[in-house]
Amino acid sequence: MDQTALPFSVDRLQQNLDTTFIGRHVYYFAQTTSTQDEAKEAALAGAAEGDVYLADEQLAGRGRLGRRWEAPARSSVLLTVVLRPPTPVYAKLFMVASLATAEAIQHTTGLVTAIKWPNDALLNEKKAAGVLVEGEFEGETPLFALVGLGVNVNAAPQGPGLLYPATSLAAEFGAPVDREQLTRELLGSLERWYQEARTGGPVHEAWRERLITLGKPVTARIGDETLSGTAEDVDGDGRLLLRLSDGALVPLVAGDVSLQA
Ligand code: BT5
Repeated sequence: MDQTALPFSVDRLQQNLDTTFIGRHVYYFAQTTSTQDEAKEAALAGAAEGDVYLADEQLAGRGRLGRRWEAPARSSVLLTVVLRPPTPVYAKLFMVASLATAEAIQHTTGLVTAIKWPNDALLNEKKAAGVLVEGEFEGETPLFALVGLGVNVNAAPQGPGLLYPATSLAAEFGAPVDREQLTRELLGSLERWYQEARTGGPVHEAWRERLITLGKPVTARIGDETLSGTAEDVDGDGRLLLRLSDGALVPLVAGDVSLQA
């Protein structure tokens, strides 16, 4: 899709940001390995909370569990935000980030956006965005978190290699979508839900409300093991409670599991 009609300006993005600390500094890369790598290097060197690393193209974009994130150049929003959360908030970041992503997509396009547990944003039951939270720890204490967001704005990869069907905002909306506007919404939503998490706000409730996984039959892959059952609920830590056919209830931890289509 032609991107020239939708120029992306980091200066204009920052001028119009409705945040107090996320996006105070935005670092743009035309091409990099992964915005997670850029953000990590900067965070280790002392980058401030809220600093944003943004790329038009990633040569080694990554998902969870060592998987790849594929995105045609200039088609997507690919960014990482450095956060420095207190320990109890770190565990909520996957909820914060997926909720913020779903909300921002909905604000920008008006399309109803659901979350597939734990952190995929879906449009019409296809994956439009993914979230990756990585951290650096000293013992149990997070030194910093790298919240990575990848949104298929004007194109999405297709093919049998995908774990789950993919789509883009443009494909569902029926017209090109402005990446700059979406980025502004993403950073604004992320800051609001992060603040809610820090002040004990209803992050879990809002995240649970958007989950389309609940009540459905699912197949979960945990390493080499596959488990099938019904996704009964999520607990307070965001674990998925899977009811197996023998009646057992198994909690699945977000970081370790992928659900199949
Ligand atoms: C995710 O992983 O969904 C997290 C993706 C996070 C990407 C962002 S981009 C900015 C930042 N920098 C990075 O390097 N990463 C973050 P996961 O749940 O593991 O899903 C990965 C799987 O989704 C892959 O194995 C593919 O099957 C599929 N996939 C890859 N690219 C996709 C895309 N663009 N759209 C939909 N599905 C995709």
